[in-house]
Amino acid sequence: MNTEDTICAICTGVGGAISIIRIAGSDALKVGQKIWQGQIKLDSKNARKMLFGKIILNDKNIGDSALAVYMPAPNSYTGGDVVELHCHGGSLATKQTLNTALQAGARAAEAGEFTFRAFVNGKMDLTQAEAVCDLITAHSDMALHLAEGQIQGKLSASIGELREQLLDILAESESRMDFVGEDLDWTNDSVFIDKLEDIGAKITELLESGREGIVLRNGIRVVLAGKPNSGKSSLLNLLLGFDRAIVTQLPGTTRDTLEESANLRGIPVTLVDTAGIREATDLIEGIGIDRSHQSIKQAQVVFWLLDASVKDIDAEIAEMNTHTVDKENLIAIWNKADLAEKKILPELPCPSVKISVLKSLGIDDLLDLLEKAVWEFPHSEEPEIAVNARHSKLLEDAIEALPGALMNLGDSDWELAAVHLRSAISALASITGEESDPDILDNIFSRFCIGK
Ligand SMILES: Nc1nc2c(ncn2[C@@H]2O[C@H](COP(=O)(O)OP(=O)(O)O)[C@@H](O)[C@H]2O)c(=O)[nH]1
Ligand SMILES: [Mg+2]
Repeated sequence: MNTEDTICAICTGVGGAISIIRIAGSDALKVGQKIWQGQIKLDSKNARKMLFGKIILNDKNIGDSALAVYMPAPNSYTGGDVVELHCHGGSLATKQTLNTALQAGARAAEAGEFTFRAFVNGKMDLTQAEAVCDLITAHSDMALHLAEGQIQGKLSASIGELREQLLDILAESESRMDFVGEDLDWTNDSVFIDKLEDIGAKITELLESGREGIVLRNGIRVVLAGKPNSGKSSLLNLLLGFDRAIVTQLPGTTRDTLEESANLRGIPVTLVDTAGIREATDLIEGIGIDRSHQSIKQAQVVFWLLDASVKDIDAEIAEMNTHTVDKENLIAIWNKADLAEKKILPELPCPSVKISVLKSLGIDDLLDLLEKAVWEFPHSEEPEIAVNARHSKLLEDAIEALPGALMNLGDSDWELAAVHLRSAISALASITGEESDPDILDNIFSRFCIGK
């Protein structure tokens, strides 16, 4: 992406009452002045003031009322000159204004191009830019909190600290290389070794946060499975807090899989209600059952509902065992406990819980089990930092360089130690974008929406 052009885009979503058009680049003010006029002039004297006026359409016709604000470099989102126009919402009116800006000399911005400029202009580093994307797509308070922390620079700060420490060791190694044999006041080798071990432990900790990162950024799929009539659709509705699926006493009512997003204990979850698994009685239900099998395979957690009220408890369990070979992420749920208060239920090969959807009993215990399955205890608080897949890969590169550095420091081979240290430092620098490859940048920013 070139950073010289003046670019523009609609920055707000479709359907809102107001649309914001952002123009950024060295000609932003010129373009703004061409397409907007008010009693107070849009210029540097009135920078950072919201001015009232009208859009001037290309054929000199006066368009709709609009507010305009000019934010000169460097104090703007991109770090360059920015003009924003706040117009009436509605896709046609907004597009007309955008076209006017395009005809006045701006070019349409590509996905993530404003944020890319903010990165290039040093307004934020790469982890902060990535967090802008996370913030927009956050599906739970916890995910939002994480993105906000990353925008504030929490991850950058921990990476920066590790890098500084490695740079210190590198500096000393390089000096020793230059003054071989001279008995200067060098740091004791054991201090180096302790420091490097400490750095390794901190990188490992960051790598471990990757699991939380995946859960919070991507969410998890929880599939509700079980025999027809076990209460899957009832549980889905209860967890969602509204009636999404049809609940009837007739087995086989849910013929296809249904998906809904929910937020359970801060975990962004896609709940999937499946058609009951059993021998298909007709073709359509048969297709639904195939999908159920697929859903179970794709799920991170399977809620298998067992009807505790039936006589033949063993048949319920046998059904579960047939369809869930892998018991790892399986949670067995004895439902209809209200009809089976006195029943002694057998032990199961996976975590299990007794609930009654009808009476809203045991739901907290079920959510405890879900949390346990997702976070793999111990997990006490909200994560402050959680790395993404790109960070993890680079952290792995960094940690791989440490044993070599340790060994060579131990052997007083400063030159080789420096090679390993530089490689770890470079991996960390790629996380924050101090060192960056254009292809990787393209890949990151292309995931943004246009206008961000
Ligand atoms: N007594 C009792 N009935 C329930 C409970 N949960 C669901 N049901 C009833 O069981 C029947 C089947 O429920 P449904 O959610 O459609 O089951 P699905 O086929 O697995 O989706 C309905 O009549 C529900 O009202 C429960 O906890 N206790
Ligand atoms: Mg159902």
